[in-house]
Amino acid sequence: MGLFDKIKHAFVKDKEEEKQTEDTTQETIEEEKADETAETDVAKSPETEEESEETAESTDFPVDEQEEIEEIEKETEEEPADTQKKYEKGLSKTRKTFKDRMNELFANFRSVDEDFFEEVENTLIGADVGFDTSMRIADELREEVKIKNAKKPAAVQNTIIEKLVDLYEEEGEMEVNELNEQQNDLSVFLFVGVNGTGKTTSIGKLAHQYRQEGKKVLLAAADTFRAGAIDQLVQWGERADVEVVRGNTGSDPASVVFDAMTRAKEEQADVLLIDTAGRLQNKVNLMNELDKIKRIIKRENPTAPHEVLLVVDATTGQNAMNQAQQFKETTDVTGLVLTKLDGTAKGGIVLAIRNELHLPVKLVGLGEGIDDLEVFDPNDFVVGLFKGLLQEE
Ligand SMILES: Nc1nc2c(ncn2[C@@H]2O[C@H](COP(=O)(O)OP(=O)(O)O)[C@@H](O)[C@H]2O)c(=O)[nH]1
Ligand SMILES: [Mg+2]
Repeated sequence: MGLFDKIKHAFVKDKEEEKQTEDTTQETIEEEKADETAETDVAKSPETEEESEETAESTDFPVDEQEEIEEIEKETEEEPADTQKKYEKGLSKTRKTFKDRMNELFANFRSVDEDFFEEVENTLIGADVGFDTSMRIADELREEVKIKNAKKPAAVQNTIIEKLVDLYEEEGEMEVNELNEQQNDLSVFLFVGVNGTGKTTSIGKLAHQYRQEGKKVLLAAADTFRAGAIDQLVQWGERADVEVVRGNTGSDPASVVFDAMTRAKEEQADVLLIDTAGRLQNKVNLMNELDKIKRIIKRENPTAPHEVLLVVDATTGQNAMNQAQQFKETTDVTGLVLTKLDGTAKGGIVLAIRNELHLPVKLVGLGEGIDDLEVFDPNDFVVGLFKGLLQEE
């Protein structure tokens, strides 16, 4: 089944469930009504009649009931019960933005003409799916609308979603989203990225996950520029109950990495996560420092590093894209950690990242807590994002 079919399937299922809830609500209301009529039939004093009128009034409004149900649903949604819930919740703002933008687009809908296609481009750019992607989708839409002779807003909206999903699926054919973990051998993951994006936090969270799996984890504090940076990683090490290899503030990051590699070998660690500085002002400095770190790693273990993970902050949208582009030109990035996806409306950049950067997202950050890091499932992501946007034709 293609990805878009999966979304259609999820959409139909949701609609059915919605309908069922509506039916049961209606049944309950009718039952309640029947009960009340029976009661008021028995006692016919003026007081009870008044009372029954009141109750009758309130039961006449299934809207109230519906709101109550929605509220209950919202409450359950907010429970961080399991991974899927957390994931869905993390996406809720992005989903809402997409929906709002689509509604706006079709609110002024008159006909499928050139003005409309331009509005489609603007809508998609505004939803952070990327400039090239937006242009491509609008172009494909021009063709498709002609072929299908689609004129109704619902059909046009569904075609937009279909095009977005198809492109995303196509571009992801060669993508590997799983972390490159070594079986029965040391895995070395190097974390790079601009300050404040969430490198140290993500390392702490990942260390905790591996530790929970019973793995021996080691952290390397190779961000030696600020004293605070080392302390922060040490704190995460305590929280996750893993060892941290550190040097003094201002010491050569490569020497910390060397120590960590040696230690990992001696202690037969399963995973070594290396934190680096993000302060480097220019590309040449950054390249030199990362090259040196990589050289040291390779000298100790020729197959390592097994991942060079670029950490980007989803809330910065296009800026995150630019950072990724620059890092990609500077060093061999093997994957992305997309942080702060909770509470941002810019989740659409996942599409831009895949279609325009061709870098796999491997982990996503969904909060500041130790458990708020998830492996990235690209299909679940778009199903969650788009299923609520399809229209009944
Ligand atoms: N809401 C949220 N905050 C995050 C996430 N990841 C990191 N942060 C916060 O971002 C800030 C910077 O993180 P830090 O790990 O110090 O970034 P670094 O400079 O790249 O090491 C901290 O306040 C973190 O708590 C996330 O997934 N969600
Ligand atoms: Mg840091």
